[in-house]
Amino acid sequence: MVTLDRLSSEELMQLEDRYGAHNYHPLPVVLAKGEGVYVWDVEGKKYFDFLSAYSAVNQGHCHPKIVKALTDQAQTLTLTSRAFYNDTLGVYEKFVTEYFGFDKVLPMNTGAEAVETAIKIARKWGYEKKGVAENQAQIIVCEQNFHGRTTTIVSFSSDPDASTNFGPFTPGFIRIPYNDLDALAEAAKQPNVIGFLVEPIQGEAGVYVPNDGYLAGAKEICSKNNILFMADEVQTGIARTGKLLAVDHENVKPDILILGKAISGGVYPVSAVFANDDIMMVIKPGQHGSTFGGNPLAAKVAIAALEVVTEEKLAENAERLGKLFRAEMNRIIGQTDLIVKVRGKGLLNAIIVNDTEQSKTAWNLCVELKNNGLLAKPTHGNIIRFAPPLVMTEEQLMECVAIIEKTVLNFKK
Ligand code: IF1
Repeated sequence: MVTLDRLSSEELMQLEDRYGAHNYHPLPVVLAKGEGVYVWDVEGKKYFDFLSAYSAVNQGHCHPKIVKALTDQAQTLTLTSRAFYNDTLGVYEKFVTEYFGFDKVLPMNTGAEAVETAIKIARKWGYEKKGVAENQAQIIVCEQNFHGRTTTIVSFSSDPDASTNFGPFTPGFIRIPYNDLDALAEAAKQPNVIGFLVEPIQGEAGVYVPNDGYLAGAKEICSKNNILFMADEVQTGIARTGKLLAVDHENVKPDILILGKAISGGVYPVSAVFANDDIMMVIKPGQHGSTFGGNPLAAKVAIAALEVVTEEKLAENAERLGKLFRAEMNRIIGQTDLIVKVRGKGLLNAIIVNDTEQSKTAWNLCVELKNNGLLAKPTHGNIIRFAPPLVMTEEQLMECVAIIEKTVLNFKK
């Protein structure tokens, strides 16, 4: 028998390497505990978490209110399946639809499942409401998109790592450049287009923020052409960018809203798709679902997690600290050639390292940041994403800025 609590970081990394599929390449740090903006490794070293599990842990690690909701419900009722009603789901559905302002919610578990759900709803709407001929529906997506890892979703990815040798692929997607309204207007002319699936800020692409007006312009093009505007806010949603939703920056209301990650504060897999009745009611009993979607544990956790977002004013905090963070990064950029740019919104930011995508510079910089007590991960080689939990205080953020400044200014390639 393995006694896990006695193993060192080195031994634990070896276990993952030996027994786990090699579908990740983690930074060499083994975490054992989390609280608020902090995580601790197996040897007890404390770090600022600047990834927040890819923006799932917006409410901070092990938030007491969310953990209490989890443990209370876990001792009462966890799963009934949707074969029966339960005493929690309806309460959650009322709460969450009022929270985000839609008629209906369809509960799922992971982000990718929610994206798949949105695609299915949009297609069904296309055939049954828009009148597109059978099997002809097209959905417009963007270059450099990231929406998850199912077979259908990787079918429309432009990243060779995501798609190579996973074919044959699901047809029915048209890829256009991101942040290009002319390309959208052109693609939207095709009669079988039923939806436009878009990230309000492209996360995996390297926190690529579109021009002001892009989302509002895209929504307008969609409305004119009777195309559903489908916002994937799995990563940008729930206070991360300084508003409850990233589309709120441009007062855009998606026809279909996709949420995951932080809807549970990272405590449990919860995702959700929102739409109004004219769209959502195309799904009839037996046509979509999942064993775990909408289970009582998920429902209670999500209510608590969303209450924390409101009670602790996380959107306002992200907006304020985000401005401060980018100003501080620009101050550091003024003193070094290593970093060329900072971009982002709220507390979803990235710095661009002055080297090629193939170089190890950003990775090595993240290793140095780790040694100095701050955890972040490169994306696309030379970009480092910075996304701390939104419960961070200004004082803590300035401590982090000092760590980044010291690390960047002392870094030798
Ligand atoms: C991994 C990236 C972030 C997402 C959007 C759907 C999903 C995601 C906009 C799917 C997931 C994750 C998954 C994670 C890495 C991560 C990521 F770098 F790959 F792009 F966050 F930036 N829509 N994003 O960002 O949600 O099924 O994973 O719950 O390890 O793959 P999921």
